[in-house]
Amino acid sequence: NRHKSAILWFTGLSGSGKSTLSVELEKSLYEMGIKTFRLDGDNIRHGLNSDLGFAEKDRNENIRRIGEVSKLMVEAGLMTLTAFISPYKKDREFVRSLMEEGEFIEIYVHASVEECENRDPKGLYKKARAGKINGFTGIDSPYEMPVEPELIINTEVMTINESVLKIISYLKEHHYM
Ligand code: GGZ
Repeated sequence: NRHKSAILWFTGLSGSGKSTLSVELEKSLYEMGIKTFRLDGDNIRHGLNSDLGFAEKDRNENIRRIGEVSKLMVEAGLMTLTAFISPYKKDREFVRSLMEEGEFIEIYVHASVEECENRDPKGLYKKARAGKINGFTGIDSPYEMPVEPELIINTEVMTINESVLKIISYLKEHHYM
């Protein structure tokens, strides 16, 4: 199955739904015969970037490396899905600048801090509120919203299925597949 490869760059708060969405989108793309590769905290922060923490400089470097690796994946012909908070606009714009026009699809996965804190799937917001984690995004570390993302997915109002379909529609309309 032919496709034009690109990075599908999911950005948003912890608990906004980036990982879930990227996993579900990857399943759909697989069923359509599209070759994908997915990068997330599990395969990056424990390996390639295990030397990095969550200070601003470390997050900058985290995203820089992920961008460079993703660029290689796109060169290998893969639809590359990344799920990182990537809170700083200049880091995301750096990755965009590495890519050709149309090869960086920024997907803002939106849910309010309040909603993410209610979901708190890993109990991290609770820890941050208790002062057990310092510099937690949305609590005492910034999240800079994308200004002109290719797509916005509001996970407070859309189901996972609807969100996946919205992304696939975008890819079809823009002739990625
Ligand atoms: C934000 C943190 C922090 C701090 C640990 N701030 O919900 P999670 O657990 O699975 O996703 C979060 C993940 C964020 O890593 P990223 O590589 O995506 O961050 S960034 O793009 O900003 O470099 C969360 C966990 O790591 N986590 N400490 N202080 N999230």
